Amino acid sequence: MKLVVAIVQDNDTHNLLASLTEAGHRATKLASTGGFLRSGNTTLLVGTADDQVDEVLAIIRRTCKAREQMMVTMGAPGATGDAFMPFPVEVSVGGATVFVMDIEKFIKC
Ligand code: 2BA
Repeated sequence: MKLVVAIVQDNDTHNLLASLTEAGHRATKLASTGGFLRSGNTTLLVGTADDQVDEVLAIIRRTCKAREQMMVTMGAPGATGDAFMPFPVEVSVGGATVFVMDIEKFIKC
């Protein structure tokens, strides 16, 4: 058995959960926050059989889109003059960041 941990953008979560559920997969949705942008994203836990992992990954690829997101950054500490002015930077986020882990035991009590 494997655990697929997928970090996705909030905008893709609804379609991704619908597609996973429709295909017979089970998923748990967690609210999460990206360490870099400090904005909300979604982490999905999908426990699945080894031979189903490719299908789960295909659904994630099909559903999750890369998008540009703006972040405001400040000048470097110690810099002078204009370097302290906040300025917007465009960052490409997603489609999805995915970890696939071996599961030693799966227990439902
Ligand atoms: P964030 O950490 O908020 O990162 C958002 C986007 O900012 C990243 O998109 C990437 O394009 C950029 N970015 C992140 N760290 C950067 C850095 N040190 N320098 C320059 N640009 C940087 P994605 O790569 O698509 O990541 C989307 C979200 O997936 C991340 O949100 C984070 O929540 C998660 N993530 C990505 N890689 C991860 C990892 N190795 N471990 C845990 N979570 C990860």
